[in-house]
Amino acid sequence: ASQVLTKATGETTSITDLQFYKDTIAGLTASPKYLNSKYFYDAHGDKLFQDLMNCEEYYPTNCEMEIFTNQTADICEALIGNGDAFDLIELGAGDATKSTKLLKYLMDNKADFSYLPIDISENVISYLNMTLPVILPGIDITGLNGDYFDMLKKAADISDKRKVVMFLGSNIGNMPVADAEQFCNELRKHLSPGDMVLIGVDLKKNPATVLAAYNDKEGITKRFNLNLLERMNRELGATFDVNQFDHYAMYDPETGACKSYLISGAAQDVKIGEETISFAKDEYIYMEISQKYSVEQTDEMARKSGFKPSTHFSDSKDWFLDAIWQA
Ligand code: AVI
Repeated sequence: ASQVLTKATGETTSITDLQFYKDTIAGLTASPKYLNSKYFYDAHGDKLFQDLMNCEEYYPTNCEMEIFTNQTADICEALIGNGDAFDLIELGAGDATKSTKLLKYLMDNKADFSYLPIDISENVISYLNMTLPVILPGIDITGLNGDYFDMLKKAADISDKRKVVMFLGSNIGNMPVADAEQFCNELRKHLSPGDMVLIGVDLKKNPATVLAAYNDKEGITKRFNLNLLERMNRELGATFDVNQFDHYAMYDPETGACKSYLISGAAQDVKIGEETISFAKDEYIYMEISQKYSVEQTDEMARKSGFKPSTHFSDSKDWFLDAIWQA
C-alpha cells in the first residue's frame, strides 16, 4: 500500500515503501546517525554492486568463485547427500553467478532438486525467474521476493522436502556479530535435522587487503554508499546534495569489523518529508558493517546456534570460507 508524503517543496509524492521511510527517519534522527545497508539495493544499487564485484580490489567474489569453480563436485556431492529430492534455497541470491556453477553441476548430474532463490530485491527475483531457465534449460525455479524468514516459511509450505540453504558472498558479514548469531539461531529454528546450510564467510586477513576492498581507487564503493542518499531523493523526495558527503571506510583487525561511513562535508540541513535533518560539518552517518571472521569463530558461531559445522572449502589464498553446517 502506498502513502502520500509531503515533500520539502510542498508537493506531495506517494511512497510505496513506508518501511524505508520509517527506517530512514529513525536512523537519521538517532545519535549517532545510521542507515540500514539493506536499502543499498535498488536497481541503481544492484548495478553498482555488480560493478563492485568486478573491481580489482573487491576480492570476496573472486575468492568464492574460485572455490565454486575448483571444488564444484565436492561441494555439490555434499549437498546431494543420499540423493533424495531437496529444495536448494538461496538467501540473497543476487545475480546467482556463483550458485549457477553449482546449479549447472547439479543439473548435469541429474540431482533431484528445486531452486528457490530468495531476495529482498524485486528486480533480482524477476531477473532470475527470466534468465535462469534460459541458461539452465529444465531447471525447476521458484523465485521468492521478500524477507528471508517469511520466505523460508513460505518455502516450507510449498514442500516438505529436505532443505539446503545457501547464504553466500559473506552476506552474514553485513550484520554485527551479535545479530549474526541471532540470525543463525533463527535460521536453525526454520530448519529440521537432516537439513543443511552452505555459508560463505570472508576471513580475517591482511588489514590493508580488507580496507582496499572497501575503499577502491575508482570510487565505486563511494558511489554505492552515496546511492542510498540518491535513493532517498528519488523515492522519499529528500533533498540530499550528494556532493556534500564523502565516503570513509575503516577496518579493525582486532575485532574483524570493517565499517563504512558517509561524512558530511559541511553544516547542512536536509529535508525528508516533513522532517528536517541537520548535519554538523564532519558528522558521520554509519552505513554498513562487513564483519570478517576466523575459521574457528565461524565454527563457534555454528555451534552456538545449534548447527554442527562439518566441511570447510576455502580458496588458494585462504581469504574466504564456504562452510557446510548440519542442522
Ligand atoms: C553484500 N555484502 C557482502 C558486501 C560486503 O562485502 O559487505 C556489500 C559491500 N559493501 C561494500 N562493498 C561491498
